[in-house]
Amino acid sequence: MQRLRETLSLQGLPSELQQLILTLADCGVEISQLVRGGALAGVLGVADSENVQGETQKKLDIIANDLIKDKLGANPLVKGIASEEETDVVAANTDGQYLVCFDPLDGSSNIDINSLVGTIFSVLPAPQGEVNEAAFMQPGTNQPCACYILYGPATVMALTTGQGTQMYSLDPASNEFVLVDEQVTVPAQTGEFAINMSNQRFWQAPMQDYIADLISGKEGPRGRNFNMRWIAAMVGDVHRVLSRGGLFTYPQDTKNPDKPFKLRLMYEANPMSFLVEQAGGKASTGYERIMAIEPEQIHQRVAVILGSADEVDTCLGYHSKG
Ligand code: AFP
Ligand code: FBP
Repeated sequence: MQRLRETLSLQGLPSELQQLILTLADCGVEISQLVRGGALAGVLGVADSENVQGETQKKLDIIANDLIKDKLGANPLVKGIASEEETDVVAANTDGQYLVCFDPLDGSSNIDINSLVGTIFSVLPAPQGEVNEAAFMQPGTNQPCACYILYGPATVMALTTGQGTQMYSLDPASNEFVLVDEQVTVPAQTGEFAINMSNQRFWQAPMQDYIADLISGKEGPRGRNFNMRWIAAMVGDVHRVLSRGGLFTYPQDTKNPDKPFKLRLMYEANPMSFLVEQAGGKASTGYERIMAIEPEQIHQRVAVILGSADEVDTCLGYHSKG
C-alpha cells in the first residue's frame, strides 16, 4: 500500500511541489468529511449570496471556498489564489512559488440530491512581482500539477505532475490517500459520450452533426451504437472518462447569447485537460488544444471536448469540415 506522500517522493518532485500537493490533498480530506456529513453538518441549502458568474451559491460552495483559501493562505509556498467563487485573484504569501486556481465545489447542483461533487485544482508557477490577474494569464501547458478530488461512494483523487496520471483512494481508517492506479490509461476508442442533450437545439452545426451520427447508432454512418451518460458535474464525468474512456463535451451554444461557453478555462478545462492528456486522451475546444490557449481573463470560459483520443479526433473532424 503506497501512500500519496510516498508516491510523490518516489516521483522525485521538488520538495516544495510535494508539500503543496499534500496541502491540496488535505483540503480534499476536510471537504470530504463535510460532504459526508450532509444535512447533519449543516451545509445543505442555498446561501444568500451570488458568485461572480451570477449563480446562486450553495452553503457548501462557500464553506469549501473559505476552507481552501485558509489552507492555501497558510502555506508559505502559495503566492496567490484564484477561485471560481471569488471575483478577484487573492494575494497570499510574498515569497511563494506557486499560484493555485480552484473550483472548490464542482457540480454544486448535485449537493442537495446527494450526488457526485468534487474539487478541482490547477497549479501554476508564480512569476516575479505583484499578484494580479496578469500573473495568472499562463497557458495550461505551464501547470506543474493538476488534480481533482471526487466525493463519491469513495473519495478519490486523480493527480498529474506530468508523469502520467495517478489515481488515489481515501482510506477512511487513516484519512490518507492511497495509490490505486499508478498509470491511468484512457482507451483510445469508446462507445460512450457525455453531453447535456437538452441544449441540442442551441449547438453549432459541427456538434449537431457529430451527435446526430452517434445517436443514429448501428443504422447511421458510425455503424455501431453509442451510450450516453451525464452527471452534471464535470468532475464526475471526467472521472468516468479516466476510469473507462468516453467523450465528454460542453460545446459552444446559443442558449444564453451573453454566455456562449459554460466551463471555465482556469478552474475546469485546463486541469482536466492535463489529467486527460497525461492518461493518453485528448482535450480540445474543437479548434485548438485547450492547454495551448493563452488566457485573457481569470474567469474565461471555453468549449470543451475531451476524452478517448480517437473519438475526440473524430469529433474534431466534424469541426474542420469548413
Ligand atoms: P458548478 O461549477 O456551478 O458546480 O457547475 C458545474 C458545471 O460547470 C460542470 O461541472 C458540469 O459539467 C456542468 O456545470 C453541468 O451543466 P448543466 O447544468 O448544463 O448540466
Ligand atoms: P444496474 O441495475 O445494472 O445497476 O442498472 C441500473 C439501471 O437499471 C437503473 O438504475 C438506471 O436508471 C438505468 O439502469 C440506466 O440505464 P441506461 O444504461 O439506459 O442509462
